[in-house]
Amino acid sequence: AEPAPGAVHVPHWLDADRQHALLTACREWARPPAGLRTVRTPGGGTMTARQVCLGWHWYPYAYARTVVDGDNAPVKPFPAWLDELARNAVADALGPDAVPGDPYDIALINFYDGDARMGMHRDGDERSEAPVVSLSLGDTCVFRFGNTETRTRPYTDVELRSGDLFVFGGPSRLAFHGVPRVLPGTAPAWLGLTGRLNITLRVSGLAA
Ligand code: MD5
Ligand code: FE
Repeated sequence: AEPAPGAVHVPHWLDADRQHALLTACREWARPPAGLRTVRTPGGGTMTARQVCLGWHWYPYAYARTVVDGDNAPVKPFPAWLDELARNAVADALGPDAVPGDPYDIALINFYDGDARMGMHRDGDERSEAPVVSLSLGDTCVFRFGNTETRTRPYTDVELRSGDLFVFGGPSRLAFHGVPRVLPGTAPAWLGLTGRLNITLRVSGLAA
């Protein structure tokens, strides 16, 4: 399904084995040093989803090679298999011509538990127009896909389930979007995850 130009939702893109493998890897990455942390915004707010980064560490609103808003440890490396996964995702969703020349080199992994949500925002800290790849695990969420002008209507609400792929390319790359809610208890029982996890794969466009 293509809810907007360049935005493609591919349900069930990851089979059960790949969901398990990705979840196991995310749990390893979440451990210290440079593990899961709470993101604080300059305005004094706190993000309810907790986050871990690979390759480059994101903090509001820039990238660094160390966890500047946490333990100051070097960010964990971005593995080559995630670049492969991202390239396959873009090719499947948008076609081979949409696969970027530069390698994917950032993963942002968001852990949603309890009442975690994500407010409407745009992702503009990368210096690349490469599509963003989003993979969901665990509980179903309501994902709100908006427009490029305002954080309000018009928007489209889409349910993202465990194993779903969403790719944001072209004009949708800079659209406002958010996660107004997670539907508790909807994760597949065989996965063994309470809550929701989302992994985004990005091209930084920053000097290595
Ligand atoms: C999530 N994560 O479910 C979402 C999924 C984030 C974030 O929003 O910034 O970590 S990724 C959604 C996304 C990424 C890039 C562009 C657009 C959506 N978009 O144009 O709608 O935790
Ligand atoms: Fe985002």
